[in-house]
Amino acid sequence: MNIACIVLPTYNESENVKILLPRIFEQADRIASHELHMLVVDDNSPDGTAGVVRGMQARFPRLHLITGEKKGLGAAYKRGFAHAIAELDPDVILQMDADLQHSPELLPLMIDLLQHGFTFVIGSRFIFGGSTPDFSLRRRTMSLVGNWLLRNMGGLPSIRDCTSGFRCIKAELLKRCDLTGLSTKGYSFQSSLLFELVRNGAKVIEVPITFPDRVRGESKLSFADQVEFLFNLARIRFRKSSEFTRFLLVGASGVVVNLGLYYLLTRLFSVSLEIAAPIAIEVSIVSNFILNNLYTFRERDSRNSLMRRFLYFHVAAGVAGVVNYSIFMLLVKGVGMFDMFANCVGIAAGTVVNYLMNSRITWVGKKKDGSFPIDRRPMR
Ligand SMILES: Nc1nc2c(ncn2[C@@H]2O[C@H](COP(=O)(O)OP(=O)(O)OP(=O)(O)O)[C@@H](O)[C@H]2O)c(=O)[nH]1
Ligand SMILES: [Mg+2]
Repeated sequence: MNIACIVLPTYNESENVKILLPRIFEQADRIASHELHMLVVDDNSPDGTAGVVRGMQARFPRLHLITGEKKGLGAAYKRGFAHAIAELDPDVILQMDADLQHSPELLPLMIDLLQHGFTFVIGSRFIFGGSTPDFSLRRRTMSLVGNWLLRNMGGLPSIRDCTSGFRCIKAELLKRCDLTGLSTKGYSFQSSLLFELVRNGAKVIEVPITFPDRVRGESKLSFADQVEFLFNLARIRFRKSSEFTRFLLVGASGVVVNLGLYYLLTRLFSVSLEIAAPIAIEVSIVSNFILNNLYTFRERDSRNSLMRRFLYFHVAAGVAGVVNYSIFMLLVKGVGMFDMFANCVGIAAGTVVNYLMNSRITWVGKKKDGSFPIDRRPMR
C-alpha cells in the first residue's frame, strides 16, 4: 500500500505530542488509500519531547523519530523530508505543527484531494471558511500584509495562505524541488517552499482551517523571523529571474557612467559640481534606459511606445530615489541605524521598487515567445 508520511518538527512540545500523536493515529482508519506514518523531527528539546515520543513508539509502530541540533524550522523540515523519502519512500508527504493548532481530523480530506488531480493541498486560514479566532489585531494584520506581499511581489496571485504550516504534498512533486538554497527559518521557509513547489508545476488547492492559539508550550516565531521574512521575499522573487540579474548589471554600469562622467566634467572640464552632478545623473539614466531596452527586457513585447517607455523609466527612477531616501531617513532618524548600513538597505529597497515598476509598467507585456514574465504569471 502507498505510504503517507507526516513530517512533524518539534521543539519543546512534550505536553502537546502526548495529546496530538494518538489523535493523529486515530485518523489512520479513515484513510483507505494510504498507510499513515509519522516522522517526528525533534531538535534535542530540553523538555524531553524525544523521550515522550520514544515512549509511544511501542504503541504506534508507524511512529518514527529523528533528532538533531536546533538550526531552525526549515532545517528540521529539510532533514525530515530527506529522511522520510530515503527510509519510507512515501508517495504523500504532509507538513504539520505539533502544538495542536492544526486539526488531525482534516488529514483524510487533504490526502484524498491528492487522489483527485491536485498535487499540493494547503490548509488555509484566509479563504472563505478558514479562520484565526484568537489572533490579535497586530498578528492578523501582519499575517495578511505578509501574504499580500507574497502574492503581489511573488507572482502567486491566487494563493491566500502562503505561510500556512499545514500542507499535503505529492512526494514526486517535492522530489523535483531544489530545497538546498531555501531559507532555514519559520515563515521564510514555508513561503520559499511554496514558491519552489509552484515553480515545479504544483496543482494547488486550499482547504479552510481554523487556527486557534496554542494552549501549551511557547511559540518559537520571533521578531527576527518576521524581519527575515521581508528580506527573503525579495530573495524568493528574484532567485531565478534572469531579467533581474541583467537589471542589476545594467544598474552597476550606470554607477560607472555616472561617476566617470562626473569625474571628467569636474576634473578635466572644470564644470562646477552643481552642474556636473545632474548631467552625470541624467546621462546615466539614459544609458541605463538604452541598455535595459536592448538587453534586460529584450525578450519583452512591450505594449508601450519607445517614448512612453523612456518617460516611465524616468518616473520609476524618481520614485525609487524617493523610496531610497525615505527608508534611509527612517532607519537613521527613527531606528538609529548606522548610516552606511541604512543607506545599503535604502539602495536595496529602491532597486527592487525600480525593477518592479519597470517590469510591470515600463516594459509591461508578455515575452516574445508568448510566455509570461515571472511576476505576471497567472496561477491557474
Ligand atoms: N525541530 C524544530 N521544530 C521547530 C523549530 N521551531 C519551531 N518548531 C516547531 O514548528 C512548529 C511551529 O512552530 P510555532 O512556534 O508553533 O509557530 P506558529 O504555529 O506559526 O506560531 P504560534 O501560533 O505562535 O504558535 C511547532 O511544532 C514547533 O515545535 C525548530 O527550530 N526545530
Ligand atoms: Mg504554533
